[in-house]
Amino acid sequence: MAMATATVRHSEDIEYAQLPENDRLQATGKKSRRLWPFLAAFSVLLVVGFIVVSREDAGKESLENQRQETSRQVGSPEVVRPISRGKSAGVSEKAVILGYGVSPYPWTNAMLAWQVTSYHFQPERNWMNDPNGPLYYKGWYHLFYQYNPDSAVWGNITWGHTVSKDLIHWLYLDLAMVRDQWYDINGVWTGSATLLPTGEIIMLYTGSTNESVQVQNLAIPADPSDPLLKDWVKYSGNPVLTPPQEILPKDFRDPTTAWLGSDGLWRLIIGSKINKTGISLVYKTSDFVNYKLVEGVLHAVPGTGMWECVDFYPVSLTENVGLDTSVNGPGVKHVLKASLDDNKHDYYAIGVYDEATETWLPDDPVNDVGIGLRYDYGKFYASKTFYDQVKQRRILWGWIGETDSEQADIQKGWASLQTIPRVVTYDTKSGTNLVQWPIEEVESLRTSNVSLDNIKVDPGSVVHVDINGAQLDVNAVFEVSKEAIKNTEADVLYNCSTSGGAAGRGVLGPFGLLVLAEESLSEQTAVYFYIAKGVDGNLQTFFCHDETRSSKATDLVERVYGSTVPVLSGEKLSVRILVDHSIVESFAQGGRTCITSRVYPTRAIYGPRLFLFNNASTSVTVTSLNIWQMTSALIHPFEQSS
Ligand code: DQQ
Repeated sequence: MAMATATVRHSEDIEYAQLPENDRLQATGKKSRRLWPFLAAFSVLLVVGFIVVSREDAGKESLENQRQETSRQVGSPEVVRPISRGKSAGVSEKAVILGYGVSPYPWTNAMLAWQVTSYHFQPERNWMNDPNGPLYYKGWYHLFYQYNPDSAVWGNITWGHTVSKDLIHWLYLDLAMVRDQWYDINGVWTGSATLLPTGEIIMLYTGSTNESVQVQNLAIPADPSDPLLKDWVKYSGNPVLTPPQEILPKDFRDPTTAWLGSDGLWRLIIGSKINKTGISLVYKTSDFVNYKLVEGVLHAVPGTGMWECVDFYPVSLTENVGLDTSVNGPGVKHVLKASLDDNKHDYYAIGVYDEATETWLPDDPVNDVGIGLRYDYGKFYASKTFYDQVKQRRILWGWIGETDSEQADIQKGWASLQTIPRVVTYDTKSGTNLVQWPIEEVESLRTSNVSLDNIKVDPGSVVHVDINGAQLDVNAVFEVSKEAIKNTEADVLYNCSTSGGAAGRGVLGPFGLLVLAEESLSEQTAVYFYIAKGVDGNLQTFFCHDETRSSKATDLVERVYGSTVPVLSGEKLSVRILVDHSIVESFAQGGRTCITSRVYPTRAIYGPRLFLFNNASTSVTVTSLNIWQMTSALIHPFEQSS
């Protein structure tokens, strides 16, 4: 274990959360402090009404917040962006394009080269989006992905293919499927794998036809004895499904993994919409060639728009294991997830699946799909799970897009990452949400370690932790004094995105960590908690990322992301952060709330530093801090390994 030191700097030395050159952000911080006493008093008057309306408005509000987030661009609040090409083609893609009034930042090769990640999956070059058809087969984990082999922007969509023994080190294979048939000539879009009890693999994917109609196609491995599944055969009778009458031709995509019902028939769902209502259509099949559309829908949520990349799977209520997609019965609930094309976020809900009626209902209608819980409150979309039969776990992959300009992507020659694969389980403690946690294999990359405990972080101070690097696994536990909590006034209007970010100041927050920070803190990405108190005395803890000082570049979308995180009685606040160059992936309270940020430092790249910070007016104690430097995963073409 390396000797660790932590150096405290107080606010007289440095105003940690406020970038001196950045007047706009300073103003935000000051404003929030001036408003503080007023808001506290005002909130007491408002609270009765607030409680009544807030539950009803929760969904609307969250959609509206996200719309606002999406339209905010640093340096140019009134940017008008060109319409994205993917949207006009009927799909989503990178929407961050330089608009009027935003000039390209003069990126240097050093800055761009630094952004390449070291242990997150990304192709060697060019564009990637959704994860497709993940599965484990004959000793190999397979990941397919939406891929443009020709360019760093969305288009010419084929299936890239990579294999791994441990979900960490990856070998690139040749393209698995290209657009070469009338029924997928405009793109081999997203799909899922189903592993039959016979060991056969069924791959169903969406094709965009020569007339840009979305249809579902079947493919199977050309040689099932090949563990690498290098070649795929498209079924001669494709497409196996075309849009039903009431569905528009560009609103019918992304088939799920199928599950086996008690009648011996397979079921799968496909995302769609009718007007503004997001829906999931259910199909039954015995052979994956002939299908019957089930009357009605599995589920529908008005106002949520097109559902992309739907996912549907069981979770165990009693055991900490994943379940095969076909498992059902006592002690099991089902998760329904939809990726909302309208706001580019992945929403899930936990509920009950009724096989007899082929419907699913959420446990909590207020937190229904598309208006309630999200897998990740940062940059994260089009995710997909699969059941890992070897380790009996359900693993989640998510597409992490870019938040720089498309021009910068072309300059650097690549775009997008996949998350660290995350194990998903039902949170048996809270009973209200899922938990996501990086697969245990990621820990094999840990090298030197810094371990500290009981570090007091005074109000308005930063503590430098003596471990540098762009590749870190950070684990921190925070404690706030009971006395401080008791003396805090009601604070019901807090919101990660609108309350001053890391530069705001409250009695019990924000406090947390600054990662990928430049020595003078001119660049920093803040990962933090904020504890707010209701008039009833109940605490609500927020977990947030503030990206707004993460880079000196001006052509980025930088946001303050976040949401609440359940903290149960007796629990301390804990966070795990995976830092890997241009990605910061955080898991609060064991993964109850997750946030992913893409960041593009320009100065911090020369020795990124890590700090603890506390902008609250009361001190906090970091009861334990464990940080590992991470070595790089081996990710390269398959041929190089033989
Ligand atoms: N991406 C695919 C579609 C899917 C969208 C096309 C989600 O199948 O709906 O690249 O990002």
